[in-house]
Amino acid sequence: MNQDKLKEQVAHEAVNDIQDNMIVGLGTGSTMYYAIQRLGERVKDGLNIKGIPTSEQTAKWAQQYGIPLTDFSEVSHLDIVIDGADEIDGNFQLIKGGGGALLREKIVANATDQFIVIVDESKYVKTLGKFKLPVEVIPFGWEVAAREIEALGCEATLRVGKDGTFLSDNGHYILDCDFKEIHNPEKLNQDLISIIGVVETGLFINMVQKVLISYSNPEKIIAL
Ligand code: ABF
Repeated sequence: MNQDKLKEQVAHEAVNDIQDNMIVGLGTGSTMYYAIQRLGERVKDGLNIKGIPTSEQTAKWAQQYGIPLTDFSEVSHLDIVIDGADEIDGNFQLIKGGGGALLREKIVANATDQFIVIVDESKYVKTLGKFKLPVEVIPFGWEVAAREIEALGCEATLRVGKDGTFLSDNGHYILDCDFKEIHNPEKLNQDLISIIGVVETGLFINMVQKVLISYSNPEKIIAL
């Protein structure tokens, strides 16, 4: 079964957890596209929910599929958050941010006690780090922050977008940091966050309550 089918399957499974009158955090990425599409079908069938999107792209998809949106001026707690990930290890620690949405994703994930991560089998790893860790930095003086980040043992590359330097929805730069293997993600996250100019990292530490993983052979979805 191809990866898109695996993403669709796990996304639809997660949407089944959403009930009437919930405030739902909507993640970012191609797996989440399938979740938003399915959630839109359920809204059309009468499900009464409101969503908080984690990116402008997700907001566009939610509007396209008729999902009512709200924001933190109206609510402070979310009943559930569904999002993808770039990597997840056996301790439910994540690398996120491949789509450049890590800051809003972490803010939204922090506002719930039911954070559900939906991934296909390719994302489940023994040790984090094969996927370059995204770190969001303020554009002013990013070169100084990059040098301090590299001193932690990586090569940091400024992400390029289609029109030049990539800008997050928050107007910041993203450095993709190649640590190869991250054996202590909790400490690395703390070390990175303490660097002046670093806004947020793609390490999501001890934030996940449930993981749904889709497998192709045999076809199955495992809930952890
Ligand atoms: C998002 O999920 C990002 O943090 C991450 O990059 C993405 C995973 O991408 P995809 O679902 O497209 O594989 O939350």
